Amino acid sequence: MIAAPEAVVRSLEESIRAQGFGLGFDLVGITTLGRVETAPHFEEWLARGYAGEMHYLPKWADKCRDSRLPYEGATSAIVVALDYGGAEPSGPVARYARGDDYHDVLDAKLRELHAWIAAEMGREVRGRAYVDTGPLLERDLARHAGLGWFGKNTNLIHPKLGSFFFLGALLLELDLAPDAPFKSDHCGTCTRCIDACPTGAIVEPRVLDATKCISYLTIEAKGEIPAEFREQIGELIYGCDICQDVCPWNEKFARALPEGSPFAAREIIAGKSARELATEIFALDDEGYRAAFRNSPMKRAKLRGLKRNAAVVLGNMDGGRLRAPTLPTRNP
Ligand code: B12
Ligand code: SF4
Ligand code: SF4
Repeated sequence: MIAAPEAVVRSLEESIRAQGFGLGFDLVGITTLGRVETAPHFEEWLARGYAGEMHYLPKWADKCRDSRLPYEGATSAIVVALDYGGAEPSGPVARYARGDDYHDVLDAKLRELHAWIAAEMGREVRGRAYVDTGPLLERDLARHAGLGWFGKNTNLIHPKLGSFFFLGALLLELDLAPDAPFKSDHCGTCTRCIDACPTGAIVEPRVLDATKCISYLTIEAKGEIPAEFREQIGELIYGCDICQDVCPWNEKFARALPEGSPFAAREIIAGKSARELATEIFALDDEGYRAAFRNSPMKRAKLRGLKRNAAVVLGNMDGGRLRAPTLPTRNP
């Protein structure tokens, strides 16, 4: 008699992971919600004034202490990472911001995952997707779900993916078996990111003074860029990837974007030098801006902020050559 093949029985957690990978996520982890170990670091960071004008962050503080607070009744989180192409060439716009808005891309995939779980359970499962959209310390949650360690540049790093990925979380009113938290630290004695930061924004390992960070200065800060930072901004029009570019984990594991990725550079950015892009931005009117940056995360700085940044970059140029110190780049 021939034995019938054994049915493959998957746990719900395994099925969720498989479904997450099927939706295109690069990492999927599960964690139980509760007290947030690193909340005291967040509070200390706020107390030192490192959040600058990001006034939404102090408002998060109370709920950040316990990850059960943002969504009442939730007990578990599925935490995901989506790669945004760290092996793409360096350029005047940080890689994460060249294509479509990651909030929308991750949110749509997390909602699909949520709907799939409800269908699988045969009942409604209360929950909500978060992608920078609420009082959650996402790197902390991701480390807890086993997705990586806190690098000295403060980014979460995975030992086989590097750090050029977005994070998102689905908080659910559903008990799931958690993955093991990521315990080890693979930075060792390396200090490349701290040494390479043009503005000295990484004031201690794993502590970033956002008010000095080029990402903050070109995206979040609303007023003038303080004169002391203008030259260090060099040719960066929006965001900054330097402390990730120099990281050995990215040198080894950063990936190119797959064909058709929503994060591929849009027309106004693709292949443009800093001078070309800054000049184009400078010439945009409201209508041109809306057309060029539809669904772009760069709309966060508004046209006014983009023109301010373009002016700083053009000011850093002298006869077509950059006056500022040469910034480390990869894949030039
Ligand atoms: C505010 C913010 C910023 C600010 C401040 C960044 C910062 N490092 O604090 C600015 C505008 C500068 C910024 C820049 C960038 N950001 Co941002 N940002 C956020 C946001 C909304 C909150 C981060 C936060 O809470 N900061 C406060 C500090 C205290 O928290 P933290 O740096 O995460 O530190 C935690 C741990 O490191 C630990 N910790 C802190 N100190 C210490 C000390 C020790 C000894 C130890 C053990 C632990 C420890 O505790 C902290 C709290 O959990 C998150 C989304 C979210 N909701 O979490 C995205 C997020 C962190 N950003 C992201 C990205 C992609 C970027 C940029 C790469 C974009 C760019 N290219 O310009 C840069 C990277 C700059 C950098 N080196 O961090 C991703 C990071 C993904 C990843 N792999 O880590 C996130 C998660 C958004 C997302 N959903 O994908 N960002
Ligand atoms: S993103 Fe740029 S400015 Fe900010 S800490 Fe990293 S290297 Fe420094
Ligand atoms: S550059 Fe070095 S110290 Fe900085 S995050 Fe990467 S491994 Fe850690």
